[in-house]
Amino acid sequence: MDIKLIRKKDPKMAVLIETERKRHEETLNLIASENYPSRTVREALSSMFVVKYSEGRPDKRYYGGTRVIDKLETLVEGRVKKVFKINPKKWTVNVQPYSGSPANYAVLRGLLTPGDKIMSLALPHGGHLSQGAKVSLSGQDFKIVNYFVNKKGFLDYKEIERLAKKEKPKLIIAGFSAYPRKIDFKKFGQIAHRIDAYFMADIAHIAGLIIGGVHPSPFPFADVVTFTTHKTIRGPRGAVIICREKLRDKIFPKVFPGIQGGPHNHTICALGIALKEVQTVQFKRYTRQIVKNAKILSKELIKYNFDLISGGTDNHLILIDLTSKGVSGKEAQNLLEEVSIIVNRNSIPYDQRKPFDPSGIRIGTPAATTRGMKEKEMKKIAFWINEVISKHQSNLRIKKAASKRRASLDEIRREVKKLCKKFPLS
Ligand code: DSN
Repeated sequence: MDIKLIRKKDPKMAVLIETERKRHEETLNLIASENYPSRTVREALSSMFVVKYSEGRPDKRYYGGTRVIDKLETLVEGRVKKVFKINPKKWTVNVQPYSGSPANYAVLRGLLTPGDKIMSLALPHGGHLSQGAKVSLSGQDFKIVNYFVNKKGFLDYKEIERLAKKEKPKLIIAGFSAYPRKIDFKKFGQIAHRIDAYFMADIAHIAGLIIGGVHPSPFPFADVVTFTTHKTIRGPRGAVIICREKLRDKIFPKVFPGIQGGPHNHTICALGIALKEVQTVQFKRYTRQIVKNAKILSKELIKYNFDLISGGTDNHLILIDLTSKGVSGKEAQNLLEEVSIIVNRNSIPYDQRKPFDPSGIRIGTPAATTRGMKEKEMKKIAFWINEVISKHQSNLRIKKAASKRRASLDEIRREVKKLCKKFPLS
């Protein structure tokens, strides 16, 4: 990006851009759904592809001047099929969805009629808003039956099957926003197909892990797969739908003209570049490191007596129940932000608190791993999280002077900044 040009033409905006960059450089991003795309991907976002309107599908457009766009979109669709190793004759790809929620909504409106029944994981148990939460159109247009994780925090496939047989939904969704364990997509596919329901896998969080071979794939068990492109894949913000060829004419018209207009071609171009990057040995190594980092971080946190939902992790994220630490999710999020560690507060299964100030925080390793951090750094991070959260409460109890509490937070913030400096962003 030509920041000098922006500085010259719009200094106010340049200040915001540079301040946000500095914020990222100097803070530790542990938001499980965020990541840093390569510079190549970011450069592509400012290409001339930003100009073009190209409603329609490759070679079937409503505008002139789309010959290059046709090539672009076809190339990127092909790369999607290649990275997921799917049979190009059986599966079809749409790279136009603006983001994950519209992608999911297009699928639901494509496969179902309003009023039909969907079965999905409850939001506080790790599901996503777009999977039928009441406040989302997906939850208003359809009848929703939720399944839950058990008290230990794991999916209970027997119970899910029992519920599916009883409720007979037309579609079952698996693939979550806050579930730290592997998902058995084969089992979900069997459960859905035994009752003639569609099986939709939303792999937004784990798409990169699947490509890297560190999480099982939903193919060929799902009928439709959706994912966002900016999480573990390290692409631009966007989404993709992959469905069985026979479902194409139901789903794709719901993307355009159903809920969208012209595709964001600059995003599609950047996605194409990310999909080339994920084919490298380095990317495979990167995904292995994401999981290694999450595992070591979870082990360390357990040593500090943190309660982890499901007792650990198999993927890139950790969900912590803070009840025993005497702080709420919001307090923990704010305390950690004071030392430049960025996490998000999160509901936990069977949460007694409200979503705006729930009992948990969710932390993830993709962004820190992109910066090159490994086991040694994870141990340090766990140490800081413990210092900030556990000590804060005991400091309050012993009424340690505010100035002393502040001094210890300031010290940790300096250390976090020092670590971030050692692992610069591209
Ligand atoms: N908001 C994303 C997350 O944090 O998981 C999902 O859309």
